[in-house]
Amino acid sequence: MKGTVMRSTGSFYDVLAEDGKKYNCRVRGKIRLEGIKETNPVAVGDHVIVDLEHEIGSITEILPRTNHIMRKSVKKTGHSHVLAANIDQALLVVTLALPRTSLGFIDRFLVSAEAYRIPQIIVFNKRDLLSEDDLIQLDELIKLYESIGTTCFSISAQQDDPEAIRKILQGKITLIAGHSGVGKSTLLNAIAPSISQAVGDISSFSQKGTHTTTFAEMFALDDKTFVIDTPGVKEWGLVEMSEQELSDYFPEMRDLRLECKYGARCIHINEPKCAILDAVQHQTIALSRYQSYYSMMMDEDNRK
Ligand SMILES: Nc1nc2c(ncn2[C@@H]2O[C@H](COP(=O)(O)OP(=O)(O)O)[C@@H](O)[C@H]2O)c(=O)[nH]1
Ligand SMILES: [Mg+2]
Ligand SMILES: [Zn+2]
Repeated sequence: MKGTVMRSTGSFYDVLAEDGKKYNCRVRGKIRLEGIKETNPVAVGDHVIVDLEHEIGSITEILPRTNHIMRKSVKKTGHSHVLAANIDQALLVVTLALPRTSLGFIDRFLVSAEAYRIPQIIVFNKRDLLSEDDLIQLDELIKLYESIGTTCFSISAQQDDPEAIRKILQGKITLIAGHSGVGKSTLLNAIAPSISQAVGDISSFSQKGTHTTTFAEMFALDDKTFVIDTPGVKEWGLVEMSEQELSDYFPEMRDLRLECKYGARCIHINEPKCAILDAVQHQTIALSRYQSYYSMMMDEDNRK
C-alpha cells in the first residue's frame, strides 16, 4: 500500500496510508535513494510503499521526490540529513525580538528553497515586543523581501488570529522552519488548536542542546492541508552549486547578471563592469542581500 511519512523517530516512522489510517513502520533492509548520501534516507513527507502484513509495518520503497530540504551536513562525514520531502512551500518564522533572527540566516534559507523552486513565505513574529525603531526596520525588511517576490506577514502569534496565514496554507504541504524560540509552536497552535504543540519557555531555547528535537513532524489541518513542523535548525544545507550558479537563486540578481561584462563567467566579487556590483553601489540591490551572497560565495562547503 502507498502512504506518506508523517513522523520519524530515527528508527520508527508513522505512515499515513491510503486507507486513511496511521501505521507504525520500520525500514526493512537497505533503502537508498539515488544520488543521496544519507544514513537515514526516509524523511517526513516521503511517499512510500509499505508492507502491512505484520504488526509493525515495513517501508520497502521510497517513491521519487519532487524536492527535499536538508539541514547542514555534518562536516567530514559528508552525510546530509533530509528534513522533509515533497513540499509545496516553505514558511520561515523569524523575529526581530528575541531570539533575533539574522538576515544571513533568512537569506540562506531563501536560497536553499529557491534552489529547489520552493515558494517562500516569511512570518515576522512577536510584533507585540517590538520598539518604534524595530517597527520601522521591520517595514523596511518587509518591503525588501516583498520586492524580491517573498510573501511576508507581520504578527504576534500570541495575540493575533493568524487568519491570513491560515488561508495561505490551505490545500498545500507547508514546511514550517525557524530558530528555536521564535514562536513556531505558538503560531501552529494559533492556526490550528488541534495541533497543540508544546510551547517552550524563554529559558528553554537559550540553553543550548536542550529541547531540540532532531526530527520533523507532519500535521494534517484537513485532508488536503498539511504542515511540517521542523526542529529549530541552526543552519541550512545548501544544494551543491557552482560559483556561477549562486546568483541564480537571488531573484534580484538572476536577470541582471546577464549584463555583466564577463557574462556567465562573472561571479560578482571584483570583476570590472559587473552589473551586480554596480547595482549594490546604486542601492538597487540591498547591501544586506549582497553581504549574504558574498558570505555564501566564500563558504567552501557549498562548492561543487
Ligand atoms: N511576546 C510574544 N511572545 C511569543 C510570541 N510567540 C511566541 N512567544 C513566546 O516565545 C517563546 C517560544 O515560543 P515557541 O512557540 O515555543 O517557539 P518555537 O521554539 O519556535 O516553537 C514562548 O515563551 C512563547 O510564549 C509572540 O508573538 N509574542
Ligand atoms: Mg516548538
Ligand atoms: Zn557580475
